[in-house]
Amino acid sequence: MRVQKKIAMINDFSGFGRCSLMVSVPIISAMKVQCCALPTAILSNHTGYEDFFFDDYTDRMQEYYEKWERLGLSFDGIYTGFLGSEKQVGIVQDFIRHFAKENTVIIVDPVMGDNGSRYTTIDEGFCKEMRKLLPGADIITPNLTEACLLAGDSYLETGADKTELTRLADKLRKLGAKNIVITGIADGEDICDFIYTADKEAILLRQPCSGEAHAGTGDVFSSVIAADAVNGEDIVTSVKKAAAFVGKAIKLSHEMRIPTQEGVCFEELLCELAI
Ligand code: PXL
Repeated sequence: MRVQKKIAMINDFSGFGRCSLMVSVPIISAMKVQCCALPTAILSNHTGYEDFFFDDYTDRMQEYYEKWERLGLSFDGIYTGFLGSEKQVGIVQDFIRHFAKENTVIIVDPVMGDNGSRYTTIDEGFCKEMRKLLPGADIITPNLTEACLLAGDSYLETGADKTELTRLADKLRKLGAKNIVITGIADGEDICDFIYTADKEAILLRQPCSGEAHAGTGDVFSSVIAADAVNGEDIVTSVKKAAAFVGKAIKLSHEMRIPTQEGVCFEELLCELAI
């Protein structure tokens, strides 16, 4: 009998725009892992839009997960994404203290920005605070912008330069992260992902870019990584799978004329993850 694994997903609920919980719950579920949501904020649509409703959940998160504590819950994976405030970093640390078991995999997607800029709700202080989640993180999945923000570097304009990426990943290692996956690095006609494993193996994966950049693709990517991690898949195989899935979803979204702000139409391909 297969034992089903369970992930606590700390992320926002954005009703429209295919990101965060709206992406992670179906993907993680399709990969046969139970996904338990702890919301960090409730939004009408993601912050890439000019206007959005934003209900910060900072003051309610502890009360919410105290009930989980009473239920005696623990998790095989804890996956954190978009946080609604700087203060939530401390809340996430407290959550990990309460709910991680000895073998719990901690996956941190430090959602802070893209294309060289911070998202509108994220400031400098927030980025510094986010660094505190790196010690204890088994896997982190920043995009290039987020990796630079965490390292305190200016944005790397070099594209997929393995030496530069290794130097950057090494800084994140020194801040405490074990496996580092820098995602969605645009390089000419290609899109690359860089893996710096816990034993300092540096691997650059490359695939032809199959369409324009869409919102929420980092969330799709990290959800595949998180479900695979608790299922015991090795990180390189998992990154290849996540990259191929995102690439296919971007291509289909282009063919189906999905506006880039609306994310990728991963729903069309979800069954491919359910193997
Ligand atoms: O996809 C990352 C993300 C998650 N959650 C919210 C966002 C974004 C990116 O813009 O705004 C609310």
